[in-house]
Amino acid sequence: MLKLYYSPGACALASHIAFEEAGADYEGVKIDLKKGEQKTPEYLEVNPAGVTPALATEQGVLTENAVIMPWIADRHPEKNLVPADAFQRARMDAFNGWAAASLHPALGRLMFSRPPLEGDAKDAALKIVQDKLALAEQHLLKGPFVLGAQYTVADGYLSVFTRWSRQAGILDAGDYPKLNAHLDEVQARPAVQRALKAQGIEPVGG
Ligand SMILES: N[C@@H](CCC(=O)N[C@@H](CS)C(=O)NCC(=O)O)C(=O)O
Repeated sequence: MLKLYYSPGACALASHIAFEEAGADYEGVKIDLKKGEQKTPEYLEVNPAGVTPALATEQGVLTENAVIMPWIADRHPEKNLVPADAFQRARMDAFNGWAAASLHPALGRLMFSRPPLEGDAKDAALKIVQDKLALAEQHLLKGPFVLGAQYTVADGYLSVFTRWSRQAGILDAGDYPKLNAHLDEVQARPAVQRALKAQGIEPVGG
């Protein structure tokens, strides 16, 4: 059986959502980041990078949300979680690449730096996040979903970061109306609610 290693509320929630949307058969394995379980010898054997998510498959381990999500979607084509059209698929991959390489690190630096950022460093990190959220609001999110009419795995991925932003009090409704509406719509999906429940966490209200 597929084993999805995740940490509640962390970025692996995107892969968890994809598994629930796909109706896939899998076992979730919780890794507590606060307890440092991602650095135990047992977990480092699964993913030497010491981060979640990781997915143990019959062929070996896959890492990276941007890889795991489309992989599980491809195994359940009837759920239409990735575009059939090659150009739209490339657009989705581009969005997921941006989320992984640009939005996630910027938010991670602002929210999870240890010791926490303060003063000018915090202001600068916040400005970088705000610029990325504005890019998503004004250009990348076509609406209602990332690619337009079709819900894809990119939507679950985006929702993880807007969820964090809302939790941090920086997803201002006036500045980011589309991102707020998108997060509400994604959180209302039954599959997303199942993923949240499986992780023992709640939707974040606006
Ligand atoms: N680009 C990776 C990022 C993975 C990642 O950084 N995961 C974080 C949680 S959001 C983690 O496990 N951090 C633990 C640590 O750095 O010790 C992906 O999308 O899978």
